[in-house]
Amino acid sequence: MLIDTVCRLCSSCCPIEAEVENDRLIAAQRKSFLAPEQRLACPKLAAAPEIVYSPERLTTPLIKKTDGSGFRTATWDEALDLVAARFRQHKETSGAESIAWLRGMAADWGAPWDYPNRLMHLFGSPNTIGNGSICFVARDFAHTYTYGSMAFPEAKGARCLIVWGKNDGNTALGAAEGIHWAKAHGAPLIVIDPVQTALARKADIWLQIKPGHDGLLAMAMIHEIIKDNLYDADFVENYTIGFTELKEAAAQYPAEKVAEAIWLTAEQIRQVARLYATTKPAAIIDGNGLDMHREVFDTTRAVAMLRALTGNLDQPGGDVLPQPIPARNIQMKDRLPAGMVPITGDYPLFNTFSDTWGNQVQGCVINAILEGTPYPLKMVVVQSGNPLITMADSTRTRQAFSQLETLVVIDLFLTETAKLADVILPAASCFEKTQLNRSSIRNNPMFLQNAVIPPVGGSWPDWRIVFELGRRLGFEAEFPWQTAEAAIDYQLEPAGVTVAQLRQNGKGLRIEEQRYQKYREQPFKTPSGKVEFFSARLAEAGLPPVPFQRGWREDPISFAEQSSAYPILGISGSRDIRFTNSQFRIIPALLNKSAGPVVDIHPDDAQAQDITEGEYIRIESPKGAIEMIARFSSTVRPGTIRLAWGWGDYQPASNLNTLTEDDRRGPVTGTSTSRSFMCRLRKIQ
Ligand SMILES: Nc1nc2c(c(=O)[nH]1)N[C@H]1C(S)=C(S)[C@@H](COP(=O)(O)OP(=O)(O)OC[C@H]3O[C@@H](n4cnc5c(=O)[nH]c(N)nc54)[C@H](O)[C@@H]3O)O[C@H]1N2
Ligand SMILES: Nc1nc2c(c(=O)[nH]1)N[C@H]1C(S)=C(S)[C@@H](COP(=O)(O)OP(=O)(O)OC[C@H]3O[C@@H](n4cnc5c(=O)[nH]c(N)nc54)[C@H](O)[C@@H]3O)O[C@H]1N2
Ligand code: SF4
Ligand SMILES: [Mo]
Repeated sequence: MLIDTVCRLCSSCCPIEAEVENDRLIAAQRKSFLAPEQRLACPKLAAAPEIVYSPERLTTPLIKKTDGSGFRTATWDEALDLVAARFRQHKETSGAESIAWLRGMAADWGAPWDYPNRLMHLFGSPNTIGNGSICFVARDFAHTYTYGSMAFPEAKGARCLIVWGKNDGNTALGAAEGIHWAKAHGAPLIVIDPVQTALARKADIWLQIKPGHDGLLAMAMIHEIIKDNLYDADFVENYTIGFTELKEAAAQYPAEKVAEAIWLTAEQIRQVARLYATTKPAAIIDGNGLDMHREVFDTTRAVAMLRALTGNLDQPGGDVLPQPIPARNIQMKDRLPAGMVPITGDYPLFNTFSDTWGNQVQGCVINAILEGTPYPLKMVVVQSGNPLITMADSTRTRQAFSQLETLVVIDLFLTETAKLADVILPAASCFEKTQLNRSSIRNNPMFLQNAVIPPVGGSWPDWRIVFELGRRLGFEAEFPWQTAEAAIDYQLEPAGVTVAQLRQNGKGLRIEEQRYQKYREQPFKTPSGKVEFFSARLAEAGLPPVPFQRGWREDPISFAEQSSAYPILGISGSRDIRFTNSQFRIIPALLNKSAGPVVDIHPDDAQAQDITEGEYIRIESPKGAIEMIARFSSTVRPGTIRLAWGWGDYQPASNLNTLTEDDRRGPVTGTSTSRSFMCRLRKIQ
């Protein structure tokens, strides 16, 4: 039997068809506009049955033994009663706010993000914390402050494409198919990436930019486009505010002035600016290569402004504003006692830019545990994340989590984080639960993530865990739902859509026709109703109202001031198509075909340090040292290395975040520089 659903093995949320026999997942295929034989294959999806039925799956709740010698199995009743008892106990002794619910990316950001927010608000804690300060939420914030919501590139219809810090061939296959299509139909492809990725090799123009310096490039492009009158004067006049201020700010960054500092030539910058501004429609596909830098907010605001300046915003084949589904906000934030400040209180604009995103600076969890600022945390529930591996500065993160009075982990596998837990609750995989994921409510059409098989072993879907815990904490009336369907139907009531209808429309359900240039009928969702090159909200908060208006602040690369001792620039890159962050190395079918924890070193640097290809070498930063396998590669520039991402759970000695720091965060989004840092190489004796 074939069942329509959505894959959530990574955050791309591809619509898929699952093949199921006798309640068992046999195989699954991605859907796409391409004929089946032309579609890009995803090895993670091909391994879905191995993942789902892995012998390593957690299948029963576990409670840490009192003598500390590992875990004992428990029933769900016992485990949830214990978790509820700890909630009450910490509330009594330290206040409800001493408990945080920390979320990783895997359970998704739609309803599965709303449910713990609802629970925590009702319980009285403002501390449901996501990891969006290093993922795309900081970028969403930048788009939203510029034109009201995040724009979606329509790559397939574009006549010119800029792929900026994104590597869709490994990370988002549906998007990659659109890029290949546009390129095959004649669109020039520009790739901006410090690494020569497979896509960069195919590009018409590849800008090998200095990591973390994209903001300077964007400002230089804005300047060139304005100076040469290549902007869309009609759009700028009618639909934007702050053009004069933007023009003045960008004038600080002429191509000649910034080129050398960002490892490009002035001619390259002018060529790309001209090509992008004069080929219509053009789309910019911005990615996580721009995130995870302290300046992510101003950088991605400047990139967003390029779209508006050139009139490519909300045009077919340009960058289109979404038509979101009018879902009910079920987070019940109004039930939180007045005046409660979350531990992320230093980032008020980021915390409030959207109705549903809430707190996303996960590093604040560590400050609160270790330093008691702004107040101490005693208990953390980690759901669908592996912070010991994925948060910056792993040594400090481990120290913090080891010190907690209570740690609860909800996961499919016994991760490094779970090993520290007092209680582990086994979660069902994405194929075992029906949920309204974020991609389904962000834009038309809607796709349902559908349970295609029952939960494996004694695992439970995340929704059921949260609802049952909510009821145990006394919120029976607020968590009345016994099924995911009932909860989703309630949330979708304003849209007039039910789960049953979504199931009948497995190929996608539109509740609105696709429309472009929507700004002609309705204002942008910004305070002024226009695209804001100048933001009064930021000015009021004492922040630069125009990106980089007050100059380029400081070197965005971690430990830059120690570069004489740490002369090599390390790039956290290469998300392997077989793995998602720290996941899936325990699946032999995926592990055996991968290159392992490799570090790409330019042959010149390897020779200078007498490094042999294939040997394990040490990589050191001021924060710590790790070991990875040397691979010679001219895809990186001499003086830079690219480190394989996500190996720390499989092999703690190869944990990239042992090298990163969270000491200096972005002022607006609290973003740590998990992406690029100075380091040095050593042969292992
Ligand atoms: N240096 C460096 N640091 C980074 C990054 C980087 O590139 N370089 N990437 C950053 C980014 S963009 C992100 S998003 C974060 C990711 O950080 P995390 O979200 O912590 O990453 P994952 O390793 O994907 O952890 C997800 C966990 O959820 C579990 N899981 C999977 N599905 C489910 C489910 O349905 N329910 C539950 N309860 N659990 C589930 C998995 O087994 C896994 O243990 O890392 C960030 N950190
Ligand atoms: N297979 C797989 N798929 C995934 C994931 C995974 O771990 N594995 N993770 C999921 C998650 S959580 C996310 S957020 C997305 C992220 O997916 P993407 O947005 O594609 O991000 P990355 O692949 O991390 O990085 C994209 C590119 O940015 C480049 N880059 C690094 N630093 C810079 C810089 O300073 N400037 C510029 N211009 N480029 C830079 C890198 O070399 C890389 O080629 O992928 C999701 N999909
Ligand atoms: S890219 Fe692969 S793992 Fe990610 S959602 Fe799509 S099919 Fe699933
Ligand atoms: Mo992410």
